[in-house]
Amino acid sequence: MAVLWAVFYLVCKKLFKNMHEVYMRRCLDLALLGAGHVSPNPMVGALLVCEGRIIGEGWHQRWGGPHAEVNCVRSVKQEDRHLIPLSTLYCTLEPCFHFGKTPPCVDLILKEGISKVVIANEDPNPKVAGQSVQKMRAAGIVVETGVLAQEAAFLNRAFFHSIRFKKPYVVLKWAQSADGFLGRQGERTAISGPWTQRLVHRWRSELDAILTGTQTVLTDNPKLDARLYGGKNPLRITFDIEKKISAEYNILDDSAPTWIFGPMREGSFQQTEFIPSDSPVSLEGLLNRLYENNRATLLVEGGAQVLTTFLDSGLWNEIRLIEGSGSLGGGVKAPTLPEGLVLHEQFQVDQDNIRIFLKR
Ligand code: AOF
Ligand code: ZN
Repeated sequence: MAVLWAVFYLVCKKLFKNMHEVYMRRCLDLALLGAGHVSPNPMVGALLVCEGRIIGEGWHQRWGGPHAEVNCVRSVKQEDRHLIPLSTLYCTLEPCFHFGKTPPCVDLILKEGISKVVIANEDPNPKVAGQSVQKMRAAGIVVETGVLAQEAAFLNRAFFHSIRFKKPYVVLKWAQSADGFLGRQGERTAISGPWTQRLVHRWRSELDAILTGTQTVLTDNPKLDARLYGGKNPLRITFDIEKKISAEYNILDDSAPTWIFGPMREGSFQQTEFIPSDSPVSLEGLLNRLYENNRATLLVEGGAQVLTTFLDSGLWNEIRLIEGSGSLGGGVKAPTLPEGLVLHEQFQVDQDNIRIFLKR
């Protein structure tokens, strides 16, 4: 009999763990809906579950707006409100403890009388850092942490990195031909197809800032926006120490927030800032400036010189490498991939092969 009970107990334990993961996965999907809208805040999703029924869902939708838990509680129908104290709250991040742009979520949880809370990650923000877990436990709430912690930490890798190192998370991106060239010398060269272009614009909309070197601006005249995907445009950044970029170039069209490291220009600019700077511009200084201006992520889109400078400095976190199917037979050589990369993901978009590498 004892053996039967033990088996029953173990099966229940496993099932519960799995159910926690099922609900947390839904929370992660909800959190992801905030991508490109909440940075430098984390993407957060929350769920209220009562006896196997989801009675509320919410996510942090925009920077400065209500947090996931608030939206989740607000989403509960009037006729289900009495079930809130009997429910489990699932949340991808420890609820906040502090008065920021919104009041503390932990107080909302206490006020609503929620009896059980399941969390993926502790909030590394020093204003929270485990204090909400403590406060809830002290109030008698059952708190479980670490459910799908790895997945949640990966989703918010930029938030975790920027809080820990006080620097933005840097993504290097380039497209190279099948024989390893970025393009023909001094000539705009198509490497990837139109569907990959859309994906790149999605990345742009999800990241806070985008940097490209002077030579790429002069050769490609990029707009550096997210027009093929929609959503918000990143802050555009380039270097123009020698004033080589003339006024007709897209980057000087004042259509999006832009930083130009170089001397002031004539003209009335509303969104374009000129930042007097030495040559070469210090990458540390650039990253510090981004962090101080609430930018948690930077996408570096070439060219060869800028990418190599970042690679050599070690000031990068992720590489997104697009490989086209055609060969060029010559031109500007693509950077060499550094040693010790971890291949996180690999997929095909039409004719292009895309690999996402993380630093070990
Ligand atoms: C939560 N739920 O959905 C999010 C949290 O400036 P505020 O008031 O928006 O606070 C931002 C901080 O709150 C952020 O740095 C992180 O520590 C936490 N984010 N917390 O309870 C959420 N987005
Ligand atoms: Zn909160």
